[in-house]
Amino acid sequence: MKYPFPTLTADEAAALINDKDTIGFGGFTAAGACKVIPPAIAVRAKAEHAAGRPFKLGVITGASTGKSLDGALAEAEAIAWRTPYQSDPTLRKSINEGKTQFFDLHLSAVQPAVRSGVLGKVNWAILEASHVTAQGEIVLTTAVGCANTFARVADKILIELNAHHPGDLMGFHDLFEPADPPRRRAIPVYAPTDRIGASFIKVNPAKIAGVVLTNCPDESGGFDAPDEVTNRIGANVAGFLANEIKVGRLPESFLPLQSGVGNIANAVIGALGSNPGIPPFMMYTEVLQDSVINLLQSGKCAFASSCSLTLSPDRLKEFYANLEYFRSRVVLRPQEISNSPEIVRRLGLITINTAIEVDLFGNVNSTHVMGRDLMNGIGGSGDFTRNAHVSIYTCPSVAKGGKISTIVPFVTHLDHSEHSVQVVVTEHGVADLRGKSPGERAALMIEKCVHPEYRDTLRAYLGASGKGHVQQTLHNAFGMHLAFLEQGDMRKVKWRE
Ligand code: 0RQ
Repeated sequence: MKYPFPTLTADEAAALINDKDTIGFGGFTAAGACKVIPPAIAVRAKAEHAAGRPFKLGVITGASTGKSLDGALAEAEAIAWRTPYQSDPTLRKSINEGKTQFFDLHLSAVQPAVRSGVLGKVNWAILEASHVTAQGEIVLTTAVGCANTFARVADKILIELNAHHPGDLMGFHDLFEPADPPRRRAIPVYAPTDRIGASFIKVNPAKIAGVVLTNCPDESGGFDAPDEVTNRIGANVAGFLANEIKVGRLPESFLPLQSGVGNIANAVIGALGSNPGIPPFMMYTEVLQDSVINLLQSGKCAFASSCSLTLSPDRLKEFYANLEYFRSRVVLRPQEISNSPEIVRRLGLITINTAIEVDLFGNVNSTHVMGRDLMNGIGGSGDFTRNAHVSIYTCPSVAKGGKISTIVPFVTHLDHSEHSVQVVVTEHGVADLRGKSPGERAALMIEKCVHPEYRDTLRAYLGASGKGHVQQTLHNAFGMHLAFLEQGDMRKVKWRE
């Protein structure tokens, strides 16, 4: 095709980027993330640093990315600041060492923040596309993220045109950008299947600084096979929801589901698929993982609205081989729509996310280990939890071979408060915290969710507590964390009188 914009090598594209530029990268998780321009920018950053010149960028993404983006740029020390969610080990280390300034945003809040200008000027939108026309029409690939907003607000656009994706992805994306207050109207999604926007991004072709031709798979890793713990967590969630239908607290037709990322989330969706008490359902979520594809194929999941297709390489191949089957069953939306609090509340979602730790009263820490070190970020968990019809948190009852109890007296970092968290599930059982006082919640958490090795310890914590509506003792509240930090094992905690 003859384009009015140049075809560039990745190095030529990288040469256009300058120190202190802010880049908005398309994609969401490793799905649809750029794979060749960021490593070339990393090479340029290293050369600039070696020549004694500064070269650091502001980086805004949809969510986490692949190793060729966050990994390569972090390794080259090329990221001055970064938002939102990330999951790259090199970037995480740089953030936790204070070398990269990271601030977290709810994923639904990124596009409004970009539009409002609070993140400063966006110099570049760098996007992966499956198709581009001379008229400036861009068809995205396996994710949307913030791509439509970046393309509109950025001064200039660079595109990785990736032949690894089929050219006929047109129709999988539904791109809608709401007006900002005070002109904002309802976002007209009344069912997960509703389509409200365009299937491609349209920009002035003069803004496209160049197209880089590539042929690379997404860098999404596979999943661990479910183990006994994740299977039990999955079965507990499915059993809880099937019972909610049986006793009439959930409609027989069920409600749409959101589910987070990772092995537990994958196993939970698998378990919902095999529970006969759960009718066929729809998903309104931000990440589609492998297990949803199985359920879309079997018909147990009738439709999935998401922001990304975060599939292992084999599952993505299968998806592409059956593109026509999935075309009427999958839609990919920008993250301010997939994670919209307004839509989550309207559709009445059942949300299932994973916690790092939960306290006896239902407060959840999703982001910081021992209250200090960032793991990944809040991602979409806050968007969904706060607005859910039923909000569920899952986690194994222990981490690090039992040296850490994930149920603690008091979370060391708060992402989701007791007012938003309704149900907690571990491999031991389900604590339905709805309609319970703090004291009742704590008793239920110990009985249903805490690992047997920690039950007496946590009962003793409550016993040693002073009086009050919430049975906290401030001088003991982080005693289990201190025991881990000082003696390597939470089981060594001694409660002070
Ligand atoms: O570390 O791999 O070094 O052993 O944390 O834990 O159990 O493998 O669980 O991969 O599902 O991740 C909350 C991080 C869970 C994730 C979190 C250690 C544990 C292990 C990972 P190792 P698991 P997962 C949709 C919604 C926030 C965002 C979100 C997350 C590692 O789900 O980032 O929900 N959620 N988004 O050993 C110390 C504890 C620990 C602990 C676990 N209490 N203390 N270490 N670990 N608990 C997605 C998006 O928004 C894009």
